[in-house]
Amino acid sequence: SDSATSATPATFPDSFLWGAATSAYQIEGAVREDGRTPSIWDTFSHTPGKTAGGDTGDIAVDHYHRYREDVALMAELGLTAYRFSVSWSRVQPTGRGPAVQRGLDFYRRLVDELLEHGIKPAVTLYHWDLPQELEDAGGWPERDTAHRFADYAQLVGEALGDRVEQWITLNEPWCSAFLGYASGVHAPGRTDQQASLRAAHHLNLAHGLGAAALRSVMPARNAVAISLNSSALRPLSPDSAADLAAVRRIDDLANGIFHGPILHGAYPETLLEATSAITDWSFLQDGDLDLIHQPLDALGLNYYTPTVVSAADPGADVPRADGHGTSDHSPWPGADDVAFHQLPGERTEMGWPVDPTGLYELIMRYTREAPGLPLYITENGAAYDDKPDADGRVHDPERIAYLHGHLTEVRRAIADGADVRGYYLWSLMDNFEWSYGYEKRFGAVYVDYASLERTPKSSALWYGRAARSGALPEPERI
Ligand code: PNW
Repeated sequence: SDSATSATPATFPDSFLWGAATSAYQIEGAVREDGRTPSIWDTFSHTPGKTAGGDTGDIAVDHYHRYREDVALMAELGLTAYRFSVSWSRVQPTGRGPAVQRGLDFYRRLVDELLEHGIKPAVTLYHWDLPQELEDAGGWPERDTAHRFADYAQLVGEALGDRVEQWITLNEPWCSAFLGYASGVHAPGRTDQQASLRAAHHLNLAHGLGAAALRSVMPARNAVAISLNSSALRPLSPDSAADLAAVRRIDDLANGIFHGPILHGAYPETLLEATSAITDWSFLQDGDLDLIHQPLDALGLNYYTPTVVSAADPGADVPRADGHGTSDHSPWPGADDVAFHQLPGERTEMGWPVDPTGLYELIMRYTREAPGLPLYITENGAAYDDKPDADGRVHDPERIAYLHGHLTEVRRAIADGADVRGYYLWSLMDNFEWSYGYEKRFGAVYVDYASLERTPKSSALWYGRAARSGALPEPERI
């Protein structure tokens, strides 16, 4: 192999977590059980035309009833950590008021099962499934939603804080704000750029208030983090000043809008200026930045593919949002003068180019941005067109190559001084891939959607060997 890999030690630190990740709406099903009421994703997926094939999470992979089997499978594979999300609608069906015990009990049973198998749980409080009643009251563009989230965070913290050490407030607030309220390809499917910027600010506020609420009810040793889908940005032409300016514009809208207030206590000035024609930011109140800028114990990074941009004439017919689903509305408020491009070369089934060096760049960027803050890769993985062979096995050498390439870059970043404490493969098993429905398979474990039977793909066996040995097996050996 090349010099970069041979210079890097093969083994990962002993304490490195080898995990897999999922989210509630994508796997649980049982949407009407034990007091749960609809979230915005129930409403959206049941709206004709919003998901591929009209797919919904009504049954998903029935994890709500099969969690014991799923935890046993993780243990068999050799995983040491599992990141899942809590369905707000199970805990507070209207988004307010006291907790529904039956809802919390499901997560208590799941966590106990994980701990009995020696698997470390990481809880995400919000992975996009806002209770529908809160959306009816205005959703994330309304300030009150942030306060509702803090109450919810406190209830879950009280219930699980004694047995879960790792907490993530929000998953990918960029997707919630800009795919949910600007391009509309995610729930609740609104297309209002001003509302999307309000949503981003109230998601930041929710993170800060939620982090403080968690700390008020949990042991001090517990860790509070947030997972950002930070973009690794590249200019189409590195020598073009205009393309470099486009990179800075999108960097503010993708990254700085969240890590600015969360890590540094301020929005980038250039963001406030570039969006001033859309909003005067009067929803940003005195004291908000202090509330958002809470001490963090770790930062979660989710990475799939880099983002390549160039300057474009605002009137020109160019792609405004490659890889972000199909919409006439851009998820980038005020950036109509930026075009998005795909790197040539290999792509996954999502059409996303495979480029492991983007993960290295992102890790090193946040190592500089937040010195001393432990990092976790809270999602990384790929969709491929997996099918069982005649013998019933599922061979996915492309996914093994993808994981090997990306984990090699994680190891290289650690060797170069980054404090990466763990990696969560997206996803443990095939599941409801949002607006793509069940068409896209991200799992290391194959799910037969007729029988709901689970079969580890060869990538799951490869990853399990990595987890057990603390080093990456050669990709061709499985
Ligand atoms: C993430 N984009 O979604 C989510 O956290 C997962 O729930 C999801 O299944 C996974 O990645 C794969 O898609 C994203 O448009 C969806 O930039 C869209 C984007 C990024 C992440």
